[in-house]
Amino acid sequence: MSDFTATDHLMMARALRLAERGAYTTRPNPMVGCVIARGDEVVGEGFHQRAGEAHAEVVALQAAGEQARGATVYVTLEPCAHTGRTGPCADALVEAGVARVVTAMRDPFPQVDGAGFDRLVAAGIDVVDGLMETEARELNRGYVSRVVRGRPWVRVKLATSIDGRSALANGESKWISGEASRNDVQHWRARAGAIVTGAGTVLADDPSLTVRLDEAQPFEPPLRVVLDPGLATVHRGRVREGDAPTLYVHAPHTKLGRGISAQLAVVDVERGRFDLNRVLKLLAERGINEVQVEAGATLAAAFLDAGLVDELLLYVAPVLLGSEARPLFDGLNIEHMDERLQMDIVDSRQLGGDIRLLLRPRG
Ligand code: AOF
Ligand code: ZN
Repeated sequence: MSDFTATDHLMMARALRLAERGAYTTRPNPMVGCVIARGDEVVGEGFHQRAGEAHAEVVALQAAGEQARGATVYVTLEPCAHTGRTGPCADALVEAGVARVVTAMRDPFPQVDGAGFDRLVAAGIDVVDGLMETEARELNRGYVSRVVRGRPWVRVKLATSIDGRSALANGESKWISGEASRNDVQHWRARAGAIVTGAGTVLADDPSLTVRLDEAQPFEPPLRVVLDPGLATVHRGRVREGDAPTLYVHAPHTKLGRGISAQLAVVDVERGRFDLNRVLKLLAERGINEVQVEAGATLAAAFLDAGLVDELLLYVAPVLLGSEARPLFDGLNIEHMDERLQMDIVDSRQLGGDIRLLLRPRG
């Protein structure tokens, strides 16, 4: 039943791997990879590295030169039809005289959304969409979320003991997970557009929330976002230091002290708590595709309670913190079994002495 050959699969897998190389830099743009082939032979390839720079197809076309004529193009996203920071890729493919374009998924961006396909088809190019679509959507889940739902994809990162505790009663939470886990977190931070925390975490842990990768890899520093209704932490904390921007979200009518140099944004509060939907909308408007929440048990529970968690990145360390310690989620009230929150484990692996789980809400 498949329209696709084994070569098609190999080429698209290669294009997806290329696309992923932009994971730390393309924001707010999607990651896109492109391979141009004549039969089994790759004649050009490329990926989109940074917003404002050449799109994947253009990079690949340049590499292929005249060899592109009559070739098959594999691209992980529908070629664009609009003039944004660069010209339409669909036109570039038509001009290059390619014979066939195989894509993984349609681009939901309103100015594209099928218009790229239409241009290619109108020019007599054989167009087939949907090869490895699941993988392509997974790769760009942040971009798709922002464009389609108007909010970023939300990942909540937590470290837990095996007895489900995230911090001691005094708030101390450092060194629950091991070094391998802590290094791993850096890669997840690097692909996020924003790292969200709460004032409580700034006061208790004083995290810097910057990206520190072990290899020399280029990345765009994610925006650090502190949810701080009364701006209690705006003058303190390592979250203000380093090379990454910081945004403080505060409640309406907060008295702004003098000399605040940080970026500020106002979001409504209800019974002392932020409307998290509004927070996410604000971040989407700033072009944030993926949010990583790195906060305490209360904020983590608030995101879950509001149904806003798309995935939970959980580092489980083989330690016990005892029954006085703080729970992983604080303020999540479940009375009946049928209200239980069910999740699926989409990935699990051992990192040093810990286990990392990636979980998503079921259904
Ligand atoms: C493609 N190939 O490699 C990328 C695409 O402002 P611009 O010019 O960078 O355009 C950004 C939009 O272009 C983005 O929202 C998405 O619709 C598309 N991205 N399209 O054919 C690419 N990066
Ligand atoms: Zn394009």
